[in-house]
Amino acid sequence: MFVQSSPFKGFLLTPCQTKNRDTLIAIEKKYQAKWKADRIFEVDAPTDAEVPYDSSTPDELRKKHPKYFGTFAYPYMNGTLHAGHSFTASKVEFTAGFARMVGKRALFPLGFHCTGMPIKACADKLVEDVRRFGKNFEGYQEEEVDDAPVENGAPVAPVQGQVKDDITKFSSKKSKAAGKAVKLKYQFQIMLALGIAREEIHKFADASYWLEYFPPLCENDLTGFGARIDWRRKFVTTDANPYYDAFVRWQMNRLKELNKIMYGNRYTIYSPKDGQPCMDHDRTEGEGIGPTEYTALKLQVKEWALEVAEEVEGKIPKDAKVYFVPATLRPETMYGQTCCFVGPKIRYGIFKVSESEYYIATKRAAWNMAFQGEFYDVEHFPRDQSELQPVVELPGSAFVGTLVNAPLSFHTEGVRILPMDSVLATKGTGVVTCVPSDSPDDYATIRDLAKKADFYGIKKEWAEVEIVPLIETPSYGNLAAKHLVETMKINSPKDAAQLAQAKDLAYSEGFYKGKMLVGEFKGQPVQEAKDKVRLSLINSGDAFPFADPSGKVVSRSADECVVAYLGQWFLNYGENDKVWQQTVIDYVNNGLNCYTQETTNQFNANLAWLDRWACARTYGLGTKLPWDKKFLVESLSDSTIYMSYYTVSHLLHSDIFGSKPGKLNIKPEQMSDEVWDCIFHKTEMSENLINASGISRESFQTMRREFDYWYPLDMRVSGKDLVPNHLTFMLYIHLALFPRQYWPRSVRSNGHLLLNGAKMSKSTGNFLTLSEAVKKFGADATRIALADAGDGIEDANFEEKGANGAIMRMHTLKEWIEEVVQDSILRIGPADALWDKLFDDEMTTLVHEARQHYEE
Ligand code: ANZ
Repeated sequence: MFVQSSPFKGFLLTPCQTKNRDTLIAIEKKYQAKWKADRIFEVDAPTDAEVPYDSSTPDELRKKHPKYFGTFAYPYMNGTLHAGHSFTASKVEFTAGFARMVGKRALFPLGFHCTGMPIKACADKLVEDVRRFGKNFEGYQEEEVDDAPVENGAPVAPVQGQVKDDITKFSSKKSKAAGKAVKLKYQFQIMLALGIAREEIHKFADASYWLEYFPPLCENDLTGFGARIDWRRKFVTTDANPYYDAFVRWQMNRLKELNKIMYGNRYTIYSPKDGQPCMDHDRTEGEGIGPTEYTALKLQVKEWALEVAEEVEGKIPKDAKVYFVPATLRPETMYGQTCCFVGPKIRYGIFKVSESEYYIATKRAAWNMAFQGEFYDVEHFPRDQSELQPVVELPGSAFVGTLVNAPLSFHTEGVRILPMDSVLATKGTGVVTCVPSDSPDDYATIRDLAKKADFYGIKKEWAEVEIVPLIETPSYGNLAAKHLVETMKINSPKDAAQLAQAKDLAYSEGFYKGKMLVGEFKGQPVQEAKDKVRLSLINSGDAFPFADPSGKVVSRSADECVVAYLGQWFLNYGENDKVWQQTVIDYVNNGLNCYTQETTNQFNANLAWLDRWACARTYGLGTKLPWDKKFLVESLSDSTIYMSYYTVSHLLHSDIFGSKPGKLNIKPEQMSDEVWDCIFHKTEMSENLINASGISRESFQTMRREFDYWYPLDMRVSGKDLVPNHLTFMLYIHLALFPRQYWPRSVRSNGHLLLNGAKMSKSTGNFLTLSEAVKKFGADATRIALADAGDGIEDANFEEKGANGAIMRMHTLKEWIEEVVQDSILRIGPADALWDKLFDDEMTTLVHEARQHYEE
């Protein structure tokens, strides 16, 4: 019976099966040791002695000495490998094995990814845990878990970004509540749950210790799995390896020269507390949420409602201009404003912009503005909301009746502030300007206000203002909102679902088919007029751009994020560089082998919308941007073309940190941009370069031979979740930096791996690491179960039952073979009887079929 709460309880092996498994494992270990001693997976391009340099083109060379080069994404070093990693690795592993069997030189290298925030964030949390509880956390008391404040004053930084699973929810074998989900609060507890000894944990407070600790475990696990990896080529990323660091600097410099990296202001989701952008994987809530860009209109107060007039007395100078700042997505309708709404129960602040200007909005809106050029400059962004205080704070109801001047409106004598219950405090500025001709919500609300003026405490005529037609539409006439509300029989502003539907209809009809009937751009389609009206309002000082997150976003440091308008370095992906974008699209559809139509479609869909990508950040581990050293290259931007680095890494260094030079004895300082250009055939191998770099011609030739021979990459494997980012970036950057003959040949993306038919999850205990799998089933049975798990892009399934079955079958086969070869009555002589021929035939057919499957 399968018990979901613990992988160790399901499918227990009987003593006999354990014995069989152990027998098989002993055989595996023997051969793994032999492979290692014989260095059979260490594979090089043909040497000069085999084929003299420049005596043939790379194609001719590969024809004579066929090759295969496959990779999967280097794993992130904040833990050991799980069965999901193994599944992806197995795809490379099996194809590399097949390539070896058909006589190719098969290269399967692996490095260790350390770039980004998670490792540094966890290390920083441990610094705090040690400070708080002592070196071995001896000061920690169990009771404290519930009482301790969530904010423990740790350096503000997210945790565990790269891994989507929440590893703070971990079911530990060792915890008292084994099998139950336990919420682990402190980083040291998470480390304990990972199986790390208590006395060792404090060492992880130094981020560099993670880089020492996890790579050897990862190598061990894959070696135990029998992976055909050429470990000479391994490395860690970041400036912890100066050779890799030089490689990343080279690519960033070259991309910048090609105008693929640019600097500019853009709206970004941002955590004020962390003091930096908050990307998808740094969030605990709000993945996929981006900024909504509005136009904030400035409606100047002409005459205060009584209650406010008393409140502002003495707090705001008499000659200061105070504005309500409604956020709108439809600036082209501003001619038709008849009033302006506030939520009667929502609290609004009056915030000082300058000596002579004040804005009225929600605190949330003002807090967002603070990161968009209002109140603060970029060098002095606030960290905490207490730093931004309104001069006056009142509920919306207090402002009702205030007379304001609405820019562009036909009602030049001014319009009133009125109450609207459906205004959301969590959207825009919390102030909504009213255009009843085109907004069904507004039409329904003013009708209601006029009907029940006394109930709302307003004057009827404030709501009953003339509605002027603004936009002619083919389906709904020139008062789309009125038409929709009436034909859809919407009776009240509370009919939320119907109003939402009416809003969508009005918006798309107006936008796609509408024509302006009024204003400066009269006669023009709305699609064209919209931006022109916006620009004109901004230029005249009657409006300003404003953005907020389109939903709630919370960072891993528990901060509610805002939208900031930031100067950033970004990779110019997407339609901003149409030629580049189109080159990638063309290659995906005409060149790249994606194996399945789903993957091609996924690439196409993503390439259509992927936009500029912020490629540098300030916190974490990584390579410094060569021209702006306060920034580090972020983790998806330093991992795009490193497959080319594998071709020469073993020649450059002989350990993962590059602390010992490799067999060409080249020092990291020698790896200038010009040297990389030359290795990758971007420039000639000149006498000047040889002299300047101090690298011999022979060494250059050796490196070039390796690159020329192995490149392009034959197959990149990854989970399908990496198609929209990592794999798309890989294509973009390859296509920018290398000529056509070096572009990756294929991308194989696979589904997620289920375990015994259920989602793998640490919190339910349905989880298996690679080392556990190999211990439990042995390498071969694990490999068979992975091979059986599935091939397409749908989710695959690792069946422990299948792995156990494989143990049985392999053991029986082994016994049978041993028995048969001992058999003294076996016939000797030529194998030419009918049965011999049938056997031979059967084997040949199977080999052909297997070949066909691998090659298709
Ligand atoms: C004027 C206008 C004219 C608007 C028009 C719409 C139609 P979605 O698409 O839902 O984002 N709005 C802004 N902030 C709001 C808030 N806090 N609570 C409720 N409504 C709010 O719609 C954006 C529109 O929702 C904005 O554009 C604003 O009304 C309203 F013919 O401004 B509009």
